[in-house]
Amino acid sequence: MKKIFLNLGRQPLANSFLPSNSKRTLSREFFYNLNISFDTSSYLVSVTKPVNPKLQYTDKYAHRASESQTARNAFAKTAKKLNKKFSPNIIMEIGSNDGVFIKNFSRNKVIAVEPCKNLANLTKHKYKTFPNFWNKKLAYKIFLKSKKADIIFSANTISHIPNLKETFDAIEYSLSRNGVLVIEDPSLHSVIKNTSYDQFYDEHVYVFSAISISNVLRSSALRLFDAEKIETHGGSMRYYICRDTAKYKQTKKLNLILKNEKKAKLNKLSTFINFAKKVKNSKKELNKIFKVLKNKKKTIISYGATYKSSTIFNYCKIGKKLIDYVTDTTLNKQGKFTPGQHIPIISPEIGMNNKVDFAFLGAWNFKKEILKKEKKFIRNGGKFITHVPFPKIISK
Ligand code: JHZ
Repeated sequence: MKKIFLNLGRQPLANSFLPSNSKRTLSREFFYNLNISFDTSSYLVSVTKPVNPKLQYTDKYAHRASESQTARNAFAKTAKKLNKKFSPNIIMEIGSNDGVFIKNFSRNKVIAVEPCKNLANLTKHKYKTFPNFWNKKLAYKIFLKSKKADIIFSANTISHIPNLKETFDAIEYSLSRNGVLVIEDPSLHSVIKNTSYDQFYDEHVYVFSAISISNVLRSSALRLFDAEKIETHGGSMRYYICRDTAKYKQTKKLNLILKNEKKAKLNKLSTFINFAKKVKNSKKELNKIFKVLKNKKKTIISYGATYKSSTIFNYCKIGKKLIDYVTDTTLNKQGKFTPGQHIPIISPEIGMNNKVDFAFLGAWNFKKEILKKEKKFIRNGGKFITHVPFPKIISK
């Protein structure tokens, strides 16, 4: 049974960067209510009423996974590791974005699935790319007459698909006998530890734990046999999944992760009710920081037009009165306006100037990379603000 534990209010689609702030554009903006639920039987945490994926994954999809050095390095490292561990002949990626992962493999081994046509267009010249949503129909189309996949990789995508049963059944059909599904998604345990409620937005239909993934897989012919914590996106988990009949044994590492998740009570509703209280407090404290600085006439901007920060700004009602603009390196976000709060987005080259006193870390998950990059800003007295694990001004 689904129990709502968190209400993040009226939210726009986190990907709906607006091309203008004209009355006409603003009047057509789509909003929905973002409520988060805990399922008392599968322990799955999800958006209570998911948005229609056709509204989300359009030919105007903004996010480019290659945009940060940290992400490029992480995908290259993962590709190397999977090659060494499993020596795959056929690798399929579900949600291949701009090709940041598949580019680490030779073209004859790769199949890419990417429903956003603008992204699929970026890889289709070099790699066999299907510009479609992942489902059984597509799995039959790809694999009915060809060799099955030894590795199916999917980073930050399975958690985006409402119909998990169909997703996993289609994967089971597509895997070779000892083929492995490797998925990476934000970790529920990290979200709880960091009060990083900004991991909840329309696209993150699920925030998985190892406990909930293994429960969900019970209704398919797949099982979880290994997992490992990874640093990406402020704390994620990599899950290794195989057919029920495959040769892999459940690892000690996975057993320990499951044990720790139980210790953290990720299978108890009370944990999420307490988390919701912390979220409310985080909102209050973050608003306090912004208001105190603004009363002192400080210039505040935001760094990284992330989907995550859309949740924060719209839930905390932090808008143009508090933030002058947002900087982002992604060319197709520059010149646009943030979803819901309509804050202008500009390039960091123009935006990170000496008039800025404070920059909110919208891309807090790349804190290390950003602090290294923005040494001059810090040297000149500029400071960053974060809400993770609690709202504060970063002193160093
Ligand atoms: P980043 C997206 O979420 C959407 P977002 C999606 N749903 C998902 O799950 C995750 O990605 C994986 C910019 N930036 O990765 C680049 C700078 O400007 O945290 C990006 O626009 N300067 C698929 O948006 C944004 O910040 C920099 O120095 O929350 C980071 O977005 C760096 C490092 C990044 O994901």
